[in-house]
Amino acid sequence: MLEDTKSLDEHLEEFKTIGFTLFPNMLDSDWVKTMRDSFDAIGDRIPNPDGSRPQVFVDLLEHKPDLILPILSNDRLLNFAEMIIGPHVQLESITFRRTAPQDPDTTDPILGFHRDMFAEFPQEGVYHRPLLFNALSYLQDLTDENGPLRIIPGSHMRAMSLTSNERKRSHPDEIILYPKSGDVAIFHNAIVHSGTANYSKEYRYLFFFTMNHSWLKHRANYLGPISKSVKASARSIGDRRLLRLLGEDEKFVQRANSGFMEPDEQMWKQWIDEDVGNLKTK
Ligand SMILES: O=C(O)CCC(=O)C(=O)O
Ligand SMILES: [Fe+2]
Repeated sequence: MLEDTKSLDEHLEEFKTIGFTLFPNMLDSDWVKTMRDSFDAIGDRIPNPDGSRPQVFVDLLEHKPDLILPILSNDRLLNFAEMIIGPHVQLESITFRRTAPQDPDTTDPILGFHRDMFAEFPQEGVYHRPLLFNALSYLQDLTDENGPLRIIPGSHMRAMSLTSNERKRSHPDEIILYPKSGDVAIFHNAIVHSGTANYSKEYRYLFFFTMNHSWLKHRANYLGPISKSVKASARSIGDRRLLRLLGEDEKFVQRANSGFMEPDEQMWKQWIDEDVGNLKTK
């Protein structure tokens, strides 16, 4: 099994230049299997209004806290997220989705090149910190049958447009990736990418953490009983990072209004140290 040999600085360099970096084997195989196997049970608890089973879930903290809480305290993931946008990381939503086997005669192989939510059309050659980014994990090894991931490296800094026909065709600059089960791919929201249709006989499972800035909106609902109790215990130990993930950031006015007379990255280390110092127990 491939180990992650890169330092977080190396991952950040890759994220900034390519718009994408892969953390091999970040989620362990038991976690992946339990999550995948829970899809039907979650669907039984929260069926669609017409009784059918949903193929996508967003509010997973309420439905699968035992599996989500360990990720909310995954230091490597969260430290990296803070290296991308600073200590402002909110969990905008969690998506758990699966795609049933698709018919090659009626489904195009390329699902559609796009940029993700809150992106912008890039200025050529200019890196912007993303307003949102995804940490995405396929809960099985990707293959040519179940549909690999396609990315266009560097396209988060290219003023690159594609017509609607081109979005459905393979691109000369694309690279095709086959992440393994348990790998986590972190995407800049402006990188152009596409999934591939699932021509296998099994479901294709996808799980992702969507992260954005704590002063933006979030789709996930953090008002349910589990979210409330997680926030209450985070408050009691002064865990600002966990509270921020769940939409509560007592520091946002100050930190998002620094005056911007110097790059605010220079403040990040101090703010992170303050957050760590604020923890009552660890
Ligand atoms: O299906 C995939 O592999 C990619 C999904 C994706 O890009 C998205 O949901 O935004
Ligand atoms: Fe996407």
